[in-house]
Amino acid sequence: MDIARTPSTPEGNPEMADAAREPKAPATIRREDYRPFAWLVPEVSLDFDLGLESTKVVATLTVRRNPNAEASPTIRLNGDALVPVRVKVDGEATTSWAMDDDDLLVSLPGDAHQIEVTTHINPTENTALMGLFASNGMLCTQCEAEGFRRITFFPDRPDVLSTYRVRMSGPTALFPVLLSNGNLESEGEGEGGTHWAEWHDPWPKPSYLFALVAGDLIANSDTFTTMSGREVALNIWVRESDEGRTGHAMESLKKSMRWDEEVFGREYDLDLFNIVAVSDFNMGAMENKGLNVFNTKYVLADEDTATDGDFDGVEGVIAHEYFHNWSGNRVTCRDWFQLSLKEGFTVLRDQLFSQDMGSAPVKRIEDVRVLRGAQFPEDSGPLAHPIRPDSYREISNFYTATIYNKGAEVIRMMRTMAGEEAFRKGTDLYFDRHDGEAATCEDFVKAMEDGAGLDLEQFRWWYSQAGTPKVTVRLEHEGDTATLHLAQDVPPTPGQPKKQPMPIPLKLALFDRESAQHHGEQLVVLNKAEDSLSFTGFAKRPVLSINRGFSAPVSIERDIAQDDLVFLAAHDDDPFARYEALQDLVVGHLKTVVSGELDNTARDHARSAITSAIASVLADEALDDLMRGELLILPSETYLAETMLIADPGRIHAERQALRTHIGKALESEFVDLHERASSVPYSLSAEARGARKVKTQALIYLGAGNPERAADLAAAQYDAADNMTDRQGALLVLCGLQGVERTNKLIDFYNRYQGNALVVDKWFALQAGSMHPSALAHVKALADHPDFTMKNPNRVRSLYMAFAYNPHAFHAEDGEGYRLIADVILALDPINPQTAARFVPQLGRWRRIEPGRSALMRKQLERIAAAPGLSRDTHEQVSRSLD
Ligand code: B3K
Ligand code: ZN
Repeated sequence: MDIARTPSTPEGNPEMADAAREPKAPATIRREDYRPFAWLVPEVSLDFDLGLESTKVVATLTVRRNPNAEASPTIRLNGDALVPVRVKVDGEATTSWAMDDDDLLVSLPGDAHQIEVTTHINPTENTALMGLFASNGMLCTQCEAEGFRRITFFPDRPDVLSTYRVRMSGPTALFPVLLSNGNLESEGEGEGGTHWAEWHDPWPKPSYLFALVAGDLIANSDTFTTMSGREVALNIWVRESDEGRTGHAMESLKKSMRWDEEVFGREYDLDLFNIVAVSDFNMGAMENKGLNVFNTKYVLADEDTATDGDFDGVEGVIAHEYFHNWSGNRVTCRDWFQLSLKEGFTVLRDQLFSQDMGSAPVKRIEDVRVLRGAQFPEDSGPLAHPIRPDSYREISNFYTATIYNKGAEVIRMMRTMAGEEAFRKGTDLYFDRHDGEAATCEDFVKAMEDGAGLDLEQFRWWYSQAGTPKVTVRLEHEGDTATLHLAQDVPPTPGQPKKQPMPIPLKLALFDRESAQHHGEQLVVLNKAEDSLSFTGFAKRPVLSINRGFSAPVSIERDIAQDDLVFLAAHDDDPFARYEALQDLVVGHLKTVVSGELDNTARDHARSAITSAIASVLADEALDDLMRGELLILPSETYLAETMLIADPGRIHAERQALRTHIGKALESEFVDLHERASSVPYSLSAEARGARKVKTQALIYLGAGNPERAADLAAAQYDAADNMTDRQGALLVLCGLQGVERTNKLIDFYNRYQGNALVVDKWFALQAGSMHPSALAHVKALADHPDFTMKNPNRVRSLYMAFAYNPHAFHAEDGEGYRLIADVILALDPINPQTAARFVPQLGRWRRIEPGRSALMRKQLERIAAAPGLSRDTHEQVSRSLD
């Protein structure tokens, strides 16, 4: 018989004395406290009676004692704001259960039992978008990391693996499509206009990979034949009106499946692979087994509504989620401290895939730009953490650039040291050894040692030490010998005052100035605090090219003459190193000019050196336009700030703009010519046409600084002539930063043209919030009242406020108004969607590295947030760490 009751406390239930002793998760979770769970849950059966406002869930868990864990007389089933409507053990109602805060504790006398728990949830009220939520009339789940506990009571930890059988029923008219993980086993009609479906996933998985979708969707369907000849049905599910924009996603999926077979030997393991696009989603996408759920932003693309960058984003994220099927799902994480095991590795896999699909050097530069723009600042601020953290309070806060992007760089270094072939042996061994398991980062490193033949003893420091290592490089030349002096320093980070030296693989080459040749690239692994290496046979002082291909995620301080940088910017045969020389030239100049250390003559000299380097980039016929476009991008204000101990964002912005103006004026006719040449290339997705579009907008950006009126005319003409979103958005981006009537006209036109297309309206918000316009802050405030703005949709929130928070000149307004605005956003968003709210905190958290006036204003806003009552665990953790 079922029992229905209100929750009791352990104290209130004498039978639950044992349960009260069951340890519960402390406020701070520590890696060292990991213990295997006392119970195994080999099978789970879920029965959903679906409704937008009320969904009933009956969960049946088959449990038995875990012989490899300390025995417990109770089982702790995690919950989050759930009420257990009914609890049964072995088919009988029981009173031997109690609530311990949000968790349900059930007494289990024997070694094996069946537990059944009934809960009711309201998906419409779920604005946090974790667990089961409603989006645009459909139902959808997000369970990673701890969302499953918002659906039903469960040991919601990644080391509890179960096979899932899911039955769902609901009104056919509302939810004609019913999806879950694995294979569809049966379906049928129910009573009163309902229908049902039963899904079974044969692969044991943790609860974070569970997914359910119910809605009015249509599929773009295709098939893929795996390397062993099995046919897999592929579906990309979207709203009917979006079907025409799913072609690129489908192509990307098939390419990913083939690439993973060819490059990593990984074959897909179910007969069906479903992707669903939803418009309300906290992140990019989610790799649920056999049922990936995607933000529409990473599925929908066509030339009229998506830029070349968007096309790349779709391809990369489709690949990333698909690759998780092996690196994440077949081999999952033992606990959330191991998150980088799946995320770092999978990011590396998607980066290598994208390198193979397009221009490898350009992709590498883009990835390094992301690392420097997002991860370096994290690593040098109050939220710095190792790629395998030691503690957390809210795991959602640890889906960071460090875990993802630095995690990828760490594995990439192993690949660089081992070589591609040996690396593959290492990954093969890792997958063989740990298939079906919940593994650790240590397991990965061990497999690399055993499979790839590397000694990674000292390399393990990369997993436990936070902070971006600084490598100081000095080249001495005497007689025919060049001596390279290298020193490394890993800076102190919160909780880690002292660091050990780490192995740093540096690819280098020594160029002969006259011939512009070198005698081959070498790999040097710096594993001491200081080291020197000698190279003979150099009658003349060579030019050093180092950290080629960005072989290590470090910051290099090189004692190098401006002329040598100009030489490398023109001649280095490693595209990344060439880009880097140009960047260093600009960074070096802007650093000195911002610090006020440069007189006018020296400044003019540096500006003309940079201008002629840019001129040779424009003139170099050997360069393709994609690469030319990269070389033309000035280092970002965020990265420039990162290279300074204490940054003055106002001065950085002014000097960077002044340099851009100088270049724009000096090379005006070259940029106009470039724009004209590129404008004659017709639209296609070829590298040539994409490159043309890239340089076209770069040319307009320089002209916008050098000759705003001419730029406005050209941009308006580009906008009007555009037959694709890349050109149209590029033109509007430039116009947004300028004054004048064309700005207003084109903004109105863009909105009217795309009104109703959420992803394009997001662009419209983001272009204005991220613009160079001096009134960007005022524009953002006005846009918050626009009828299309809502705090309930994360894409829209990000398009307005994230674009603003990462727009340095607007965010760092001298009177602190930008900080106050973002603090207001955090406070307003926190009760609605804490995960998204907490994502805004790191920008304010940079206060220690900003000049004193602004720094105090930033801190004041953090204190205001900290003092607010009822903050979520997400925001509270980020704010308190930022103030510590
Ligand atoms: N694994 C998910 C991220 C989940 C984030 C939870 N806050 C997507 C991905 O990295 O592939
Ligand atoms: Zn991932």
